[in-house]
Amino acid sequence: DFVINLLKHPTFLDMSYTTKFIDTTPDLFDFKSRADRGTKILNYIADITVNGHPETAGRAKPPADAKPPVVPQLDGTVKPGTRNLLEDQGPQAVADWMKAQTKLLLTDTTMRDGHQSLLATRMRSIDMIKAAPVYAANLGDLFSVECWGGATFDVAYRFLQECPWQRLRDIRAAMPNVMTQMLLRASNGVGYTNYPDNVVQFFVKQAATSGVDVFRVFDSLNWVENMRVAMDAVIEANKVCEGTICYTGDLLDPARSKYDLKYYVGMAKQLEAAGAHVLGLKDMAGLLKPTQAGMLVKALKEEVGLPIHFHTHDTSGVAGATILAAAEAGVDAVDAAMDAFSGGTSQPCLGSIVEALRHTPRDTGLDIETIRRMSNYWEAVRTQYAAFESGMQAPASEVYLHEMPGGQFTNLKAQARSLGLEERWHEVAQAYADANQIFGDIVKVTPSSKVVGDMALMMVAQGLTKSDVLDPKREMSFPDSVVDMLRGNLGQPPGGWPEAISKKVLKDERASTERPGAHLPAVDLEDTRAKVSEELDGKEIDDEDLAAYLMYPKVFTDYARRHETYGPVRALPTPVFFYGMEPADEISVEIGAGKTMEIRYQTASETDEKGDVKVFFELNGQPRAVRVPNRA
Ligand code: BTN
Ligand code: 3PY
Ligand code: ZN
Repeated sequence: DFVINLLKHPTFLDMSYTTKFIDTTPDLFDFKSRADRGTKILNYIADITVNGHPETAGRAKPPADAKPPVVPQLDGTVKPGTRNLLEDQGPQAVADWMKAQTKLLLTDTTMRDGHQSLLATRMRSIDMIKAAPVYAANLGDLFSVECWGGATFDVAYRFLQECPWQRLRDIRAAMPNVMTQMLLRASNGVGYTNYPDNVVQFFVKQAATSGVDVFRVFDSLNWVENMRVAMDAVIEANKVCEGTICYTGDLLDPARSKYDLKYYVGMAKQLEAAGAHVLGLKDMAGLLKPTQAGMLVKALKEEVGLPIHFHTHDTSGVAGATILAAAEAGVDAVDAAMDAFSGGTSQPCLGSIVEALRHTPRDTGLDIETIRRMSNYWEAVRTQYAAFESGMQAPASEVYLHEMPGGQFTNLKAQARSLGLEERWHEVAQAYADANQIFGDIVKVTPSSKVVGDMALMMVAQGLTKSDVLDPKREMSFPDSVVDMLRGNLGQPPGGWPEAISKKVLKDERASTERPGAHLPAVDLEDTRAKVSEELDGKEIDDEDLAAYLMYPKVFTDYARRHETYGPVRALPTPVFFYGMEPADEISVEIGAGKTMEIRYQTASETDEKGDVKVFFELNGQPRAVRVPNRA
């Protein structure tokens, strides 16, 4: 057994071992836990087969005749792309190169915002990693592939029982020539609250090491002061720092004059001065209209020297027109999602943008045949996640009323459903708009959007109007997130918090107007590492684990404990992960470097007197049975 473990060990295989290898690699002696991975996975499959997955219960199922996703076989070789430019010449060279291009550059968001906005962020790593080699060989002219950050980080641990860092490393390895991109909420990291500066720095450094090339950094109140720590960390790591403006309101609406052209140009100049390589323009709700996009991009191009990367959502149905207007005005790069993951609350359609610009000066140069074939793959992937579809059937101009980010829309709808308010969705939309006005008309994007959402749900659930909420004589208690935001713990909006709501929520308590990170004490990293390791029975906590724990302590430890029980379930095909197996189903599961398990499901017993079900499999040709409690 020892020799087999040794020969199969990845460090041994790639010859990166040293003479100390055997001494420093205790898992070579870990025959039991290695042999157990099969049993762990069988336990998971048995449990899901008998009890169902809690997340898909009562939700739509993929059609019985759905075809499994098959990655297209295309000719193509891996040619140097933006990643090579970054590695060879650094982030400033990438920015200079962007400005020198005539073609419109494209970022594919399918693996991050696409599924975050359409499928409640539930896409599993295995479906992405299979696609990555095609991107490398056939879509090497993309500017970047957004595949990390935002809500994908905690959802991976929390709901998908997989490690987001491993996802990143695997995509990076399979797609070495195109830049990866992540969404980073500045001081809020990939979480919902401000973290101490050294935690943000540690996280950024680790993300850069594990494979992120472009960091889109934004602040949920557009407060540049609160973005510097994260931006500096990206610059320090020699990666592309995309300092980002979040767009809200309507440039041309005199009633929303807080967010006018002057405001955006002013913020862009601050981001340029803060060292951004690229200027991100993030229209998270899809509010930027075509005419306004033309004006804004033109002004930004004139007033700042940075290349501009535009991101929007197609909730309203007119985002394609906005992209074309931005392209016409000289925007350097835009985000789009592969056709099958585009439209609605997601990004506009990548293939259609490519076609719309073909034979024009901004021709993207991307191959439409490849895009179509790849989108067929994504279409089959999407079918497997039927349980997470939002049911949005048509574009909705209502987005101009509520201004919800595309990434929040499906989530808030699910929250409303869980509170029994799904039938009253349009009231939630109105309350969301009212809550925004109560807070003084703020930028709404994670985490400020969550606060507005919490407030809106409370208003609908308790039948409160805007004037009820603001009435000083009416006693009420507010959601914790509202109290926290008004205390100043997410930072400062332009013009500060309105007096009326501040007084009502905080009473005599004084709010802070300083950068939250300035008060949060640094975390002792090594102390924390030791503590987590102890909490998890001596598990070795590497830097990725530690960075995750610092952001999401309980989510991480819960994940680690489930991992002990169920093993590498990330390797299961998506239908098996969510629905288990049926008699005679047979799957191949690659659980690690070249190690594959052949699993055949046979049958399950009746529930016995202890309430258990015995589930029979064949594992690599050998009969195996596992016992699981029937909780159904
Ligand atoms: C979750 O915990 O909701 C998501 C992860 C799935 C864990 C599986 S679901 C079946 C089994 N029973 C549990 O309570 N957890 C695992
Ligand atoms: C996120 O922060 O997750 C977002 O997608 C914001 O738009
Ligand atoms: Zn978005």
